[in-house]
Amino acid sequence: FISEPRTIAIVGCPFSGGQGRLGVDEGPIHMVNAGLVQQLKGLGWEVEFDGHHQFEDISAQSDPPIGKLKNPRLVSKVTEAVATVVGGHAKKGHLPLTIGGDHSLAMGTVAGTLSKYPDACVIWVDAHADINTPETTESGNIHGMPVAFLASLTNSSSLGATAVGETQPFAWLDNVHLPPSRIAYIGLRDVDAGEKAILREHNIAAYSMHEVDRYGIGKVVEMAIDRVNPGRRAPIHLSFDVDALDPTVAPSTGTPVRGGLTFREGHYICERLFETGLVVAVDLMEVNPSLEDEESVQQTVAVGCSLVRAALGETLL
Ligand code: HAR
Ligand code: MN
Ligand code: MN
Ligand code: MN
Repeated sequence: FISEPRTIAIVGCPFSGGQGRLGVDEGPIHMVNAGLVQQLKGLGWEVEFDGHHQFEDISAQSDPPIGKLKNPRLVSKVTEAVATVVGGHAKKGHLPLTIGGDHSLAMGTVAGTLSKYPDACVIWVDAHADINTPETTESGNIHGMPVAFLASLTNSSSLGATAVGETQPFAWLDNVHLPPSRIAYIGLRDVDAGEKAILREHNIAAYSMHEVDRYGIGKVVEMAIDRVNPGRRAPIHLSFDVDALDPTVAPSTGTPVRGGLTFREGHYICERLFETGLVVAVDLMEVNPSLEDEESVQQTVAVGCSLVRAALGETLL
């Protein structure tokens, strides 16, 4: 049994360097402007929010690709800073709520969680597995790779050579280790061939939309928890990519994939995880307010806030 944090620390991460579409850095600003702080206070939490995280800027010229990886130095620096901030909140007994920004940020959030709770498990809700390695990635976008780095399926030395004297990007992550047995996915439906091989090889718990259709979301969530958290005692980090939802529900996101979770299925996952009393950190990622029309943006931001409330204790009754 772990004592529930009573204070939420919102970590706003206006960052888009893990992928190629501008605008996802505006996600956290829109979520906070929509009233997220007040909404969470309304659920009885103390809420700490001292402005969005300021990231150091590394110009594109000084950050050429390493192998296929785009913006490696920038993403490494930013995620390392996020790990420190999230870990700091967790160590004070607060519940870090990280709002992205692209999903590469989860390298930082999960590393931060593990620094306080080494036995934590991760429930990763996403259309994508985000488990490409520098070898398997087709896009070079690092938001498609955070899980591979966290689970030590790759490390900084496999990136290839950098300039003499330069710190190897992602070296800071080399001694962070999330065992593959402590990752469960829900909502997958756009998984690259190389990623499918990795999921199989490491026997990672993965519940795609096929399993959601087959068993229903209620059963899928129980199966996912039982696979990664058999005694139901370990802390849970929920990393929710808004593109797990169907694009009709959350249209404003960079890589929408049809056939996703319904509004209720997404909320059910959050509600059920909160009920376990084991959630110690939450991420809400990939809201991009520059995509689609004004109404779609408002809808996506509202759904993002509503998922977060569900994960932090809002109930229907
Ligand atoms: N698998 C593809 C890639 O590696 C697409 C990844 C898209 N990722 C996100 N986050 N939107 O889940 O590029
Ligand atoms: Mn704090
Ligand atoms: Mn993702
Ligand atoms: Mn995704």
